[in-house]
Amino acid sequence: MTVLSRKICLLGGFAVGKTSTVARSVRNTFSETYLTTIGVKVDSKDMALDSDMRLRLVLWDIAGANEFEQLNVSYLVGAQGLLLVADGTREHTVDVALNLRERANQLLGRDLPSVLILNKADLVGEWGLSQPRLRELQALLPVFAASAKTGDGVEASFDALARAVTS
Ligand code: G3D
Ligand code: MG
Repeated sequence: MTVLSRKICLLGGFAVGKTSTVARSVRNTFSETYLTTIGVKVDSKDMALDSDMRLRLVLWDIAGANEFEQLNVSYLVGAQGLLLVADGTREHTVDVALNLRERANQLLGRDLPSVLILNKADLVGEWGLSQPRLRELQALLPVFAASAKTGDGVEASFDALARAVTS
């Protein structure tokens, strides 16, 4: 049995659902009153790649009161992938996530594999993303609509992340 390990940094604006997404994927729970994270929280998620290979995603939830605090280089050192999270009901958070990716890649001096989650898909009626914008994003990186609240799309996003960091 081979076990691969990859450090993944969560990046995204304030209150987009980073902590909720990790909580959903790791423990399959969601709390409406999940506390805003202060500092760093590390969780791991084990996934089967095939019958004799496993992948451990070590998820760094590097939250703070604002997105700039997330780019402390010591949080990013050793990262092998980025999980970008945006809130579909607040379109500008997509740009926040992409800017964070850009700056993280600059700080590390290389382009990390990354996947974008458009979170809060349970509120899709309130989404403002146009189809052309969505297609533009899909041309840049793998994009998944998901809801940390219902769990819809969360596993598919992590499957894509697992592929991105092992290919
Ligand atoms: P962050 O870690 O990116 O800052 P959180 O974001 O995971 O703390 O979530 C911020 C708020 O959004 C929380 O609300 C949380 O319950 C809510 N949220 C997260 N994911 C979803 C989702 O998929 N759907 C909906 N409807 N809400 C979501 P509160 O009110 O607790 O601050
Ligand atoms: Mg958080």
